[in-house]
Amino acid sequence: PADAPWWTRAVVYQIYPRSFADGDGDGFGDLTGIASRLDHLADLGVDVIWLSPIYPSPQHDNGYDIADYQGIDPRFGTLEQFDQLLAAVHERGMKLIMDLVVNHTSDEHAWFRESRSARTAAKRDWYIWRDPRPGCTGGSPGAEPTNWRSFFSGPAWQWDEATGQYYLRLFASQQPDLNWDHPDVRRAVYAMMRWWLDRGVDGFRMDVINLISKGAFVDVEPVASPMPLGAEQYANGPRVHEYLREMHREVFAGRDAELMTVGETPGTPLEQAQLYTDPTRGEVDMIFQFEHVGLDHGKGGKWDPATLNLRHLKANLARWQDGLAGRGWNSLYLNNHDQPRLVSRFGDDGQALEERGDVEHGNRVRYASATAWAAVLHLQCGTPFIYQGEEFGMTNVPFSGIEDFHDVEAINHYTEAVTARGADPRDVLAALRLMTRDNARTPVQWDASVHGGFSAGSERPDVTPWMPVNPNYATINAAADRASDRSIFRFYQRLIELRHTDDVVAFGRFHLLEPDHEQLFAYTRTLGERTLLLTANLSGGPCVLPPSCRPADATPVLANLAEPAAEPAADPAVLQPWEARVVEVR
Ligand code: ISL
Repeated sequence: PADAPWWTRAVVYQIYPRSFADGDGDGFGDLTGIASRLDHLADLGVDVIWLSPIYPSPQHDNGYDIADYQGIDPRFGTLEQFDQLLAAVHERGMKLIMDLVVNHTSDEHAWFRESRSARTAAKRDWYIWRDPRPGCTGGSPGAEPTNWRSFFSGPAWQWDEATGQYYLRLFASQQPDLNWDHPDVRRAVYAMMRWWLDRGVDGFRMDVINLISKGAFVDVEPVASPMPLGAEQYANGPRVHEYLREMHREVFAGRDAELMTVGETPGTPLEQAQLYTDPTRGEVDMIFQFEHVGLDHGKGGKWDPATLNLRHLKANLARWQDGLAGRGWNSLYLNNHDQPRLVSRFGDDGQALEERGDVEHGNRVRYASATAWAAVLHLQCGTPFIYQGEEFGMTNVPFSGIEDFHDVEAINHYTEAVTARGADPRDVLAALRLMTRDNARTPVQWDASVHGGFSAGSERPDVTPWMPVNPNYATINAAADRASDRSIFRFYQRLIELRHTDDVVAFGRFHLLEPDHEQLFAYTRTLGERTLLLTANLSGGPCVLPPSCRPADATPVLANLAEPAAEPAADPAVLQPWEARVVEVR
């Protein structure tokens, strides 16, 4: 522990800039907005801020389509404001990491404009161009070079009439994939990364970094997989480890002790994660795994939502805890800008109770379930990530019709399912409401004022946020939560403080208890002589603690509901709905 890297004790907070805080009052979040809310983050106690993309972008995928890697989109501000923000973050003792989106660029990036200008263009091979299938007319259905599908519905190939070839785009049609096999592409990316590090940023979150090395461009057989058809050819592809090690040598060598890197890696099994995060290999510090956030997807994938089986989740997280212990490092997350809200998805967000008029009860279960899940996540071994609004229990959004959705993924899916496959729009919308990424993307609810205090221009009637604020902002907002004697924010503060101050939380060996229990998530963390025990009732009914979870001699460390001692009537062997307790075992 003494010589462990700094990020092994760190907690990261993700900002989705367009929805975090609007400083100039145009309805769109920006850098001055972020700067105005830094004290909220410093109070929370987080160590690192991860900024989702702020680069110039036509915003077809909310900035994950980058047109210029070395600038700031004017909607967000200027480079000068960025430098000021970075300085302000550093002044408060926090670090800042950037989103690095280099599997693809925007189709408006100068590299792609040149690449698509002619077959003979100097940068033609910076992207992945292929002829139509032999004997087929380019642009007609089925003429795509392979049968691969996009993450955002439809084929992964985009026809380009002007030069008579297809380009590969695993995401939206405006997100052409870079050709990482071209050494000039890699050199350009590394130079850009060094430019940001020289500016003072503290590392990168690397978007779909495990997809950069493409294998053979061949048709594949349909397989049952959460990944789109074709993914086995490029997910954790043939040269990805070689490229990441090259990146490490070219960009991080000599200065990596101060930095942190996290790779976003959908479709990555534990065995691959061991390679990505083994510190002796020099690739990345940690990755985001996806298995656990796919456990409530049905046979039809994400748009076929199913109920989470807690036993499966426990088994999965325990497998990652064990699998990376002593040989790599875990990231810990249940929320980000691509996931529905934790408290609505796996907890009880209280909205049904509130609709029936029981606001107080709704708030109580929302508090309890949000904090119980937070405890379950934050007391594991790894680096926890908090997504904006999670720290005071923001919920999913009551979307109504398709016109309420903004995300390219949601809209493409709806169009394909309803128009092309003739699915019942009501069914498609029901699934979208539960699973859409838009749930995470409404403006942060800072207080009970107009538009939740998101925008500096909130009082002006002509200012509307780019996406309407969740209508529950008057009850659910940061100010109300922080003023409450049941504060989710304060519970997160204590979890973060525990990680900073207790080596058992940071480094203790994880051991899952009661793997088959349907309500209870229980585990111990042990370091040397000391053991912490977490018991969390992840259900809306009472839960009798099994003997394995009732040590004879234990001191309370943290609890989300009142300590049993404070409520003499309560039976200490029973966890109340959504109750979580942490004790030190003597
Ligand atoms: O959320 C998903 C779709 O259900 C994921 O498949 C997601 O697209 C995948 O994890 C990659 O996400 C990242 O790259 C995308 C971008 O849209 C996401 O916001 C980003 O986190 C393309 O850049």
